Amino acid sequence: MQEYDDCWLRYEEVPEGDLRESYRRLCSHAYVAEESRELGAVREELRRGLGGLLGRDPHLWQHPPRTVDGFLAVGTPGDMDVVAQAVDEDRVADLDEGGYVITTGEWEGIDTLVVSASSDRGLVYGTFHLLRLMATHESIADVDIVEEPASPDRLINHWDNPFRGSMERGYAGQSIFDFERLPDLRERYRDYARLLASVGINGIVLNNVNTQIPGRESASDAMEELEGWRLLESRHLENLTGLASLFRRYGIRTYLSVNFGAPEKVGDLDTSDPNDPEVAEWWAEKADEVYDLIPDFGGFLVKADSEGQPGPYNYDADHVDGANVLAEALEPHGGRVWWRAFVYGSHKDRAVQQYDTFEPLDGEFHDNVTIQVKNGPIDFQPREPVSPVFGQMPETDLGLELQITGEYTGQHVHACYHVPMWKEVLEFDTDPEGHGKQVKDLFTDPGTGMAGVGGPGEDRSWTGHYLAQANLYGYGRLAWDPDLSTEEITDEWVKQTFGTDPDVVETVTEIMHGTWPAVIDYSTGGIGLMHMMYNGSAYLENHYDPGPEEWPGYTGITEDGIGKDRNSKGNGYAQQYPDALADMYDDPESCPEELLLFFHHLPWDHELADGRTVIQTLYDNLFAGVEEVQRLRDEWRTLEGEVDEERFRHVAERFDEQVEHAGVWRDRLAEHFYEYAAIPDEQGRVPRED
Ligand code: GCW
Repeated sequence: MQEYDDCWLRYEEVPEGDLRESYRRLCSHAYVAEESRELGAVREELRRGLGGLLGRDPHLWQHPPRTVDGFLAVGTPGDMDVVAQAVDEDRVADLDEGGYVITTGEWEGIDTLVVSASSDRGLVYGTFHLLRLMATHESIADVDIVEEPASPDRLINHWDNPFRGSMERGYAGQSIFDFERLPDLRERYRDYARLLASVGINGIVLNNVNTQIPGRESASDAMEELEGWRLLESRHLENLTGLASLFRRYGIRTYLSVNFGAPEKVGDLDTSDPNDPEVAEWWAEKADEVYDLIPDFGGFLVKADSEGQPGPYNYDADHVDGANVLAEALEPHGGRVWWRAFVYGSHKDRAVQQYDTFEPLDGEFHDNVTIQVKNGPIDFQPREPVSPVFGQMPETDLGLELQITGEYTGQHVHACYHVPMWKEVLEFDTDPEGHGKQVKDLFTDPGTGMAGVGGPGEDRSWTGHYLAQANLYGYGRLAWDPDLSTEEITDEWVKQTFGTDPDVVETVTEIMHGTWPAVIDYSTGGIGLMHMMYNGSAYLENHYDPGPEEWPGYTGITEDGIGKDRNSKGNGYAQQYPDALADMYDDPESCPEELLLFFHHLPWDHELADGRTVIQTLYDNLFAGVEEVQRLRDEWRTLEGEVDEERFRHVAERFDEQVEHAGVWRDRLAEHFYEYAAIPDEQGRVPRED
């Protein structure tokens, strides 16, 4: 048995019948032309995918086969006549980079199924799309599909701690990358690249944004030396070339997180001041060196002046100086700087800081700088308002940072499907009375894009929880096409992962869709509270268990009520949004209930729209969340014998743990609220008898 799971690339044999016959007729023979880097990947994937789906090895040709009923052709119209007969060259030439066409045609009286694109990368995506159609049992008889990616850059931010074998916020064991052993490559790297390419990811940042020890208060035993900054040392850069070329075969560009103090740490300068010409020179030379080794290198990702990472503030400079000096170094090579907006510490409420810091800098960053902003103003909480930075820096290329890994959503012990949350973010209208742009519309121009945080680990399941694979899948699919609905994405993922049996599909789908709302309910109370988790040691805080008493500043809890006045009566956070949104958030009557306490401190007995009080609503939601998880667990148990034993058991056990731990959250939060409110639950559940 392979030591790790195939995730959604299982390619299980299509059952005997008309569908399989039609697949076999068109796909038993595949003509893939010249052996270019990516076409090698296409060939390999077809061998594996078609072999599995059709139940027999396909014949792969370097020229069109003649004595067959039909065949598949993968190539560009310029390179292959067969393709040119089915797809006009202009049709693919006009597509955005990575776009492709899948259609049918005829060549010398033989039916053809054609995957075409103007670039090799598009052919890789088109191939994966075709295999997905078959794995989900869709007809391919009359297909005519045209696809192109919505976002030009669709990145994974892999928070690997090089040379440590660990992942920050990774919940799937050791890191899969072994930087110590490079240039040796592992089979698993290729399978990771396949998984990423299959959903259209085109860039990977190999290492954690924390490239040195975060300078938080105190060290703990668990704290480890972080040396990600070392990757910029020449001896390590040289070792990256093989890995970069492996990813290149799948259309994925390599990026690195760099330490802003690298001129001092890696080089021998005595400053990293971005305004010092020697520093600029150092970065330029480093960039030249990187591009000599990795010609399609994507660029640098930087966490600066945040949680103990060095930045321009250390040198009396600002984010513009910092980002631009790196941008100038990368510019001659076509590389980009992804500069993170996750900075806090100078404001009492961190929600206020990002907009305050970055909005005034709009228009000052170089063209090859992307400001990477987390979806919400706090930090990947189960639900947050959308960051006010979005839509308000029109002269700056922005990137949307989403967290694939479940740092605050149960750390892959709990099941929590993030796709519905991301859909909510992507469809948020950033300025209803102004330009009317939804978040997803902001990431379509060159220089913009998406960054998904969280890399898989050594665990068999890759993600620590089999159901969490859906978050990696869904992230890629949404970065490619944010208009896909949650239902479409779930359906694709479930069918490819668990097969197409309608009962199984229905049950798993229902479970997936139930998870996020449940997590919100039992870990926040559902009306806009957040950040109530336990902290623990200084670095790598726990963020898993409840600890509401640790962070009263986030919830605004008092004996009179709960919530934060992030409004015109309070710190003015709501006023950072354009007027229509500011007005909506500013009034408790119009503020969406699910965010109410984020924006307002309200008396415990304040009545909500349905007549229930704030405290009663919190109690009810906490209990409802746990009941929902129990229901989801029971639903999962009905799948015994319907899905393979290994995955059935694993998920069943995790659900048992989730139910237990959700109960801990519920009780801890309910107790905490009661301590302040001194109002018992109308249903007698709080305070508890025991
Ligand atoms: O979400 C928080 C995490 C840190 C992380 C930081 C960041 C990489 O708790 O582990 O550090 O955000 O995004 O920079």
